Amino acid sequence: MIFYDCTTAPSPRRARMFIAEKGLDIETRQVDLGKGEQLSQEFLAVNPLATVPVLVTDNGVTLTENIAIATYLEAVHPEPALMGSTAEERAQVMMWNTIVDQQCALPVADVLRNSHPKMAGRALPGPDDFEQIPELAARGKARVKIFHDRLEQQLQDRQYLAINQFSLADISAFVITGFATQVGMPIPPVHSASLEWQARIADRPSAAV
Ligand SMILES: N[C@@H](CCC(=O)N[C@@H](CS)C(=O)NCC(=O)O)C(=O)O
Repeated sequence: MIFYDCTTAPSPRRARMFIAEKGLDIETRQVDLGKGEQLSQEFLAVNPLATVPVLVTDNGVTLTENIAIATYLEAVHPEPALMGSTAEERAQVMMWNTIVDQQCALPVADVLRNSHPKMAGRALPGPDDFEQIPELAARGKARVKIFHDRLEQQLQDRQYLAINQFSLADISAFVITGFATQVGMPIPPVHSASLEWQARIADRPSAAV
């Protein structure tokens, strides 16, 4: 297998953390997004969507989405289970992973990509250029705040986000809320359940990857 990574970007970090939790050692190639390497002919030949992470399986199948990478690795390396064990647990992990993607990852990306001067003309990842829309940054900020409230509510009476054990949903939420902090939108100090959850996940060795 070959894993295409970028150490400074949140999406590949989600895959890295999943790989670390599985205890896997996968050949890794760095794609420097800062230098625009995702748009090089060499990388576009691997992933025409021009994004990381990418996992190429031993059979040469190319997986370009975090959820696809996690689903594949969970199937070929079932232990430890990171996507639930029963039908209901699997569904809950998928549900919360999707909520994190749609209600936190996309808004955080909207904020950064529509406000940072370095992202001018690159408001969406991918091979096509889009101009920034400042209103999307403002909307993204409001949506992240709403997500923080939802996270705090969900974590009131539980240790982990989706099920009674650590899962992919925790990885996604931990990496993306951490990235939101870098972008100036940390979990509010009064959200004690979320901050305890964040510290709990940060203690795991995989959080260091
Ligand atoms: N759907 C993808 C999203 C991947 C994605 O957006 N990756 C970003 C890095 S966080 C990227 O490759 N950006 C390239 C760019 O900004 O041109 C996933 O979660 O796996």
